[in-house]
Amino acid sequence: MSHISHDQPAPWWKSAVIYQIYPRSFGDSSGDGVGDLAGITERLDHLTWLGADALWLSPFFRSPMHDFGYDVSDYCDVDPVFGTLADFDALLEAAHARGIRVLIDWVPAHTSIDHPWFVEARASRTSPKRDWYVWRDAGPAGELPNNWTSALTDGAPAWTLDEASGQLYLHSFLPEQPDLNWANQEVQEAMQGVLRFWLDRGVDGFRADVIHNIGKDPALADADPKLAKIPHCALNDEPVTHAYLRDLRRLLDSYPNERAMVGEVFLLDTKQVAPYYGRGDELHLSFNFPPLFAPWEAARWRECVEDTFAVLDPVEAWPTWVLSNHDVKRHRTRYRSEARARAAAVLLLTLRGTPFLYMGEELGLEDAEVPPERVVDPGGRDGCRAPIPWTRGPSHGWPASPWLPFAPDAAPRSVEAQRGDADSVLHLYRRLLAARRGSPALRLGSMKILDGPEGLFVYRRDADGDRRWVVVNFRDKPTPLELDGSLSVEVASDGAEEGEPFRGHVGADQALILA
Ligand code: TEU
Repeated sequence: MSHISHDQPAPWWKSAVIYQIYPRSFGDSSGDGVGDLAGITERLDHLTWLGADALWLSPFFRSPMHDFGYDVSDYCDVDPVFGTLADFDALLEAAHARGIRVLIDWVPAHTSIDHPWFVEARASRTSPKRDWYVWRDAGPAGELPNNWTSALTDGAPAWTLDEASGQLYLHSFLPEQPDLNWANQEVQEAMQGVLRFWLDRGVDGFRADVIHNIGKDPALADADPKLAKIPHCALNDEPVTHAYLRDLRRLLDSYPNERAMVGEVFLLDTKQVAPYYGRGDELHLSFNFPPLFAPWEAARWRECVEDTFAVLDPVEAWPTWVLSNHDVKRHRTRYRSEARARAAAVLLLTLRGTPFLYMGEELGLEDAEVPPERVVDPGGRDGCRAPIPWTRGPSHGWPASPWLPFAPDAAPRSVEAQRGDADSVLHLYRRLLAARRGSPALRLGSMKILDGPEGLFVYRRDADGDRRWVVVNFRDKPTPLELDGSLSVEVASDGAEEGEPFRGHVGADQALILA
């Protein structure tokens, strides 16, 4: 299914395991109950021990935090809750000293309502920055410019009236997140300046927030009324975005050391995602969310994987795989059992492509149960954003009572407890990362899906004579499986019989790497 070129070594972002950190909930050095950059630096041992190659930091920039940092009021400074630019430099240096690359979140499609650009833009209809955002007049009877709806707002329109100037501005998310007008050349230059600021500081790349939303239909035409209830951001798919992406790619390529951009292309069909790789001249990587939202069923996953290769292989684009992130229920919660979450980890870390881990999944964390009075996110995504339990307790390594409650079973699922237990989920992740590192087939090899009994997903990875078989049992019934050759169990999701011959039998909810 893939043809890898042996002429030059593959770029780092193809074989890396990338670990997402949500900075509010990783490590708290200041003791205010909210995580910070110095707190991340203090905890980097965890990533080294695990074997992660890179980390992605969700936003830590100045922000009024209406969307917990995805509403940026200064792209080139650290919000005081997270520390200072010096703290960032120290984190970057410490990560690089450990051989860990650092991607930062870049939020190019909208700013905060408090960003000086928007403050200036809204000051008057003739402001020089007026056109940096998208303004329209309402119709004579107050009609909105189109039928677009916003996200995180329970389906409210994507337009809000600015009373002072009497015009409406476009916002794909909260009213506090006005959309930038990328059709304006000055906006493009300003946002490229932001990239340069961080590239010059030494970051290895970016995770680009809702990158497919930077280009807009110049006519702002209505969405198909049948789809209009879907937040417009999930429908927005405009040709002009590709021109912007090619400019951004040229900028990244003008820097040494393979700076990379992984785009959050939040579209509903993998077919719509593929074009965002361009011809190797747009995004390096793109998220692809259909598998993230797929139920835990062998047939459904096989279909997602086949769809992904069917559309990405022809354009030589490299897939990404994600089971959890800061926007969705954790897969441990969605799949409703630890055994399935373990099997899913084997899948995530053996599919051809770049896997993204979301902090805490390596602990098998479930979502926290957040009582209504403690819900703070307008999108209700607090459960997956609970703080990482470092120690058994009582405050799990957090100096003060943290901003969100801990996930269930925080003591036995803490890093401390699981480090001391070779059978833990944490140790499984570590063995999986080590297996990847030790196997060219798993890192970069081709992938061939094999037919197997119902409920099993079976595939083979190959590179230069290195070969692995992966078997994932999506069902809670033990299932016999015949494979040619004498194979042994390299990693088992439940740890059973590792290092022993494969006996032609896959346990209930079990996944195996066979060599
Ligand atoms: O998410 C994009 C996005 O479309 C999702 O937020 C989705 O609409 C939402 O989770 C539905 O519940 C990105 C960020 O990952 C997210 O945290 C931000 O809130 C959003 O963009 C706006 O910047």
